Amino acid sequence: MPENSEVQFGNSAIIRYSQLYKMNRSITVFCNRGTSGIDGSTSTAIGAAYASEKRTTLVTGDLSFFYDSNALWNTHIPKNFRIIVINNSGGGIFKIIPGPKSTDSLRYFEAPHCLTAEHLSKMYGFEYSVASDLESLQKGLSHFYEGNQPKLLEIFTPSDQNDLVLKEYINYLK
Ligand SMILES: Cc1ncc(C[n+]2csc(CCOP(=O)(O)OP(=O)(O)O)c2C)c(N)n1
Repeated sequence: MPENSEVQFGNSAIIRYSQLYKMNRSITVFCNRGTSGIDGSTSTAIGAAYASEKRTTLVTGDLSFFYDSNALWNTHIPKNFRIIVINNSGGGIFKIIPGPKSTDSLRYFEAPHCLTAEHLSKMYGFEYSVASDLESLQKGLSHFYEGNQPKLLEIFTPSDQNDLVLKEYINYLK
């Protein structure tokens, strides 16, 4: 992410992932953790981007993004606004926190789906790109902050491996 920019993290697993990475100290980080809802991350990010002179990147999960997609319905989205959707095809957090995975109702928590952000991006005038591995991610990020149009990068991760990789990594840290 560019220096001196602002980042808005969605809640759920996204804000937890963010703690695993070093952030450049010139970047200001925000997250709606207080209310903990998935219903306002995109709205907040667009409002904050509009109010700020700095570039804003929203990093969000797929359910949060689709839940609050009405936020894109306005004519004030700054051209330098960027969205990164980490699409793990549902609410991946429910496989990470204790509880849901040990019941036979996981699918009702996770709400798995096959949606992508492609058509919403086109409808709302965002340049859209996709990443599904390290190579496509590096390619997708290489020109992500150039140009004069809002952009959305959708990163697909496999829902059946996400929680395992994260838990393995946390065990490694221990
Ligand atoms: C308005 C609202 N409804 C339901 C929830 C419960 N909830 C917490 S996290 C979550 C799933 C979020 O999924 P996603 O944005 O895809 O992120 P992931 O868990 O995959 O990182 C849900 C439904 C909530 N926080 N707010």
